[in-house]
This record gives sequence, C-alpha cells and structure tokens, in this order.
Amino acid sequence: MEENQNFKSGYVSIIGAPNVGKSTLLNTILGQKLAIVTPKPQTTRNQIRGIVTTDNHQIIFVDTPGLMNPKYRLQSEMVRTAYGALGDGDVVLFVVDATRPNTEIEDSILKRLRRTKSTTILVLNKVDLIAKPKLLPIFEDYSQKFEFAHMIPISALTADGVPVLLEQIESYLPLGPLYFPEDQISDLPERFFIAETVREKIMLLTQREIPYASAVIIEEFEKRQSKKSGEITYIRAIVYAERQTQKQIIIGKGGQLIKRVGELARIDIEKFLDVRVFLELYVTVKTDWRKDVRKLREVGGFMDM
Ligand SMILES: Nc1nc2c(ncn2[C@@H]2O[C@H](COP(=O)(O)OP(=O)(O)OP(=O)(O)O)[C@@H](O)[C@H]2O)c(=O)[nH]1
Ligand SMILES: [Mg+2]
Repeated sequence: MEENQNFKSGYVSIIGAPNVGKSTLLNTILGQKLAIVTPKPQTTRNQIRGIVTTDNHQIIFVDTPGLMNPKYRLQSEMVRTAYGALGDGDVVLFVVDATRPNTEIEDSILKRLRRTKSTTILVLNKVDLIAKPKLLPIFEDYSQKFEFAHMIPISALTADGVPVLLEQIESYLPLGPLYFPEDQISDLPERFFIAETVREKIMLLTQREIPYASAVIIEEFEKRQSKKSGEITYIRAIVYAERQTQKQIIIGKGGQLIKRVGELARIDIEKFLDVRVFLELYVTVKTDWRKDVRKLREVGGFMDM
C-alpha cells in the first residue's frame, strides 16, 4: 500500500454533563451501537473508545461519563475517568443539551477546559427538539463563556449536522500514523460490551436507585458446539445489587424481570457478536459496592484505580 503522507490521526474526547447525548453521538459517528444509551442520567461509567478509519484519517473517539458533583466513590471515579480523557484529546467535543443549556456543572467543566490546550468545539445537541430561532441566544451565551474553535448544532439522534462536525474535527487533527488496524472499531474487549448491554437493559427496566446500584460482570464467555443446534456462544453474566431488596426487584416476581432483561440483552448481543447466544444471568448482592474501592475495582470496571 502506498504511504499517504497526509494521513491524520488523533484522539477526540467527548465530554459534558450527564444525559446530553454523548454516547448517542459516539454511536452515530461510528454507525454502530458501541456505547449504551438510556433516558436516565449517569448511564456511562467508563471511557468508551470507538475508532473510525478512512483512507485519510484515523480518529479515536472517547466517550466519557457525564460530569456531576460526586456523592459517592463510584461517582468520583466516573468524574476522574471523564476528566482523564481531556489530557489525551487532540480535539475536545463539549456536548451540551439545547433543551437544557447553561447548567451549573457546565460552568465548572468550562473552568477545567480553560486549563487544557486542546481545540474545543461546542456541540449543541438535540436541536431536533427546539425551534431554530432559539439556537442563536444559546450560542451567544456559550461564546461569552469560552473561546470555542467552533460551535455546531447537531442532532445525535437523527445525525443532522454530524457530517459538518466530522469535517471540522478532521481539520484540527495532526498528521499522524495509523494507531490501530483499519478494521478495528474499539480497543475494549467484547466482554465489556456484553456486560454493558445487560446493564443497559437493567437501567431501562428498573427505577429509582436500582439502575445506579447495579453492576454486571461476565463470568463465562465461550463458544460451544451442540449436536442439536450447532455452534452457540455461551455467556454467563453476574448482576450485582447492593441490597437483598434490590436483588429481589431485579429478579422480579417469578423471575419475570430478569428474564426480560435476558431476552432483550440477548437480542442485542447476538447482533453485536453476529453469533447465536445462550445468555444466563445470575443476580447477587455485593453490599455497598459503589462506596468501596476494592469492590468497585471488582465490579465497576475501573482497572486503573
Ligand atoms: N431528541 C433527541 N434525543 C437525544 C439526542 N441525543 C441523545 N438523545 C437522548 O438523550 C438521552 C441520553 O442520551 P445518552 O447518549 O445516553 O446521553 P449521555 O450524555 O451519554 O449520558 P450519560 O452517559 O448519562 O452521561 C437518551 O434518551 C437519548 O436517546 C438528540 O439529538 N435528540
Ligand atoms: Mg453516556
């Protein structure tokens, strides 16, 4: 293959308050569902890297947990993880929700951004939900607060404006090498995405504290041959709750809720892995895991604590 002297590559961090649409944006850019998405804030707990490679560039997009004022150890790890992505970013996408702009937490994020040298683009998301004339005053407010390289209105949901955003990003990338093989879409293991899919269904099907008190790890993940049905991937996932009462709710009456979680998750996992899947779920209690550093490392996916 002929060397492309103009090849560009770099890291793009996606940061912002919870629920503004960061993970939706990552998925839309990749054209594949990599990050879980729910209507509830604080869905994402880790950095999720998605890689886009074309003939001219390779961009590593880093989705992050929504920033908030942490109240327990899991949340402070999420904040640390999110800000950790700032240092690596050649470009930072500061994503805000056009229907709920200028929140307090955004002011503290901007304070932090002032200390980084990366090019920062304001991404005004969810513009499908508001009338065009309302956009201008929002842009004016943000431009008074920070010197953004660009301010771009998009809808991560409909992909409106996303091609323009990608053009802008590319123009700020440095010349650089191919960091990952061109067909690689993430550097995270398949097990991570499988656990996240199960967690997404729990977050969608439960209320109040339970979505936040749940964690999932994959205990077994292997291909098996069965005489009857050919090749099948066997997955056993453990769902952690913090309390016995939460465990009972997650299981549901007669096991109904966990069964539904399993059905929905299996459909997505089969699509993701492109194989037939047998998914087995176990629910167990790990008391106060969100507050305990050791337990967080075991179930929260924070390898670098
Ligand atoms: N109408 C509309 N809804 C959107 C758009 N982008 C995201 N959403 C919705 O907003 C909600 C939150 O989206 P996420 O992508 O999970 O948001 P996030 O910023 O990753 O949230 P955290 O991981 O909790 O920080 C979901 O219900 C999405 O469907 C958009 O452009 N338009
Ligand atoms: Mg997210």
